[in-house]
Amino acid sequence: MHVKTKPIMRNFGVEVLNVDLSNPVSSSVFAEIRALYFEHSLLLFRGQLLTPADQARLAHQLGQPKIETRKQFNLVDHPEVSTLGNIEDATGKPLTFFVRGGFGWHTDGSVACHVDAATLLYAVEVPEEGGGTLFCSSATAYEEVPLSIRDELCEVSMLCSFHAHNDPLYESNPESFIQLTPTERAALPPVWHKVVQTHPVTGKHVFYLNLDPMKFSGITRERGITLFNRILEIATQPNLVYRHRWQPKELIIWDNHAMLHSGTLTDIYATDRRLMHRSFVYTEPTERPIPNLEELNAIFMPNGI
Ligand SMILES: O=C(O)CCC(=O)C(=O)O
Ligand SMILES: [Fe+2]
Repeated sequence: MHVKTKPIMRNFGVEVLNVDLSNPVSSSVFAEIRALYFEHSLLLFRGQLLTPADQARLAHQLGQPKIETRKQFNLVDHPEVSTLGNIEDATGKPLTFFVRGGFGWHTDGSVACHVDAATLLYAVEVPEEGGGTLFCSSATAYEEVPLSIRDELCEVSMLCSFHAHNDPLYESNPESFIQLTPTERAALPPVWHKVVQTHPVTGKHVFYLNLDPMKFSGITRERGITLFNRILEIATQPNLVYRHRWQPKELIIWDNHAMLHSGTLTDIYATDRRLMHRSFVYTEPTERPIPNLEELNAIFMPNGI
């Protein structure tokens, strides 16, 4: 082992101490990083001076990057990297994807069939106060809930839709991003997921949660949402949640097949700047890869390519 680590939480997360990601990482060191990622579900790297090119290289080393859906925020030179935050131009037009009020607890990518996916979030500019990100383990959630909940959900699937989540966001704030074209919409059909899944690397059971599915198989939507809220309450007990307070030049990579995460309130930094560089990467092994990822990625290339 070359890579040195420091634990973050009892049940997930390590800080990686002695790796400089701004230089290409050798395949043996990267194999260690990859193993740590699957074992601990969340990796934190501090003090990394990462250009978008460095971040894109890392994303490709980890798997197959997905080009983000709101393509106006994808970097033209490195479309594997998109921007998140509250940065606007002089006319007040958003230059970064911003969800006013903040994201609630969610799983990135649960609107596509390929569930083994990493999010890379890199802090470029952080506000003096607020702007943290919360994380909890969906494997721990599975261990902690009463058996009756596990039993009730073991055969249940949920139908997840990008548009069901994105359309209300757009309607509540039409200035925040460009509406999807009919071709883009058609490329994102709803998808069924089992709620209880087995992680393909750790072999652990996890709850794979989209907290706003269109419907469930076998139970009513109302019952499903009640159970999900109960799971979330247990999963997000204060002692099970890691709150990351960002410093510039920090990178967090998390496994969406084993973690839930949440943004935090945005009002706190209304007069300050927050800029994050984000990549989303499909990893292997996985049960259901997206058959036409390249075709899909081409549709969401930033304008001008
Ligand atoms: O901005 C944050 O803190 C969280 C953003 C988020 O949910 C994501 O990048 O997937
Ligand atoms: Fe997210």
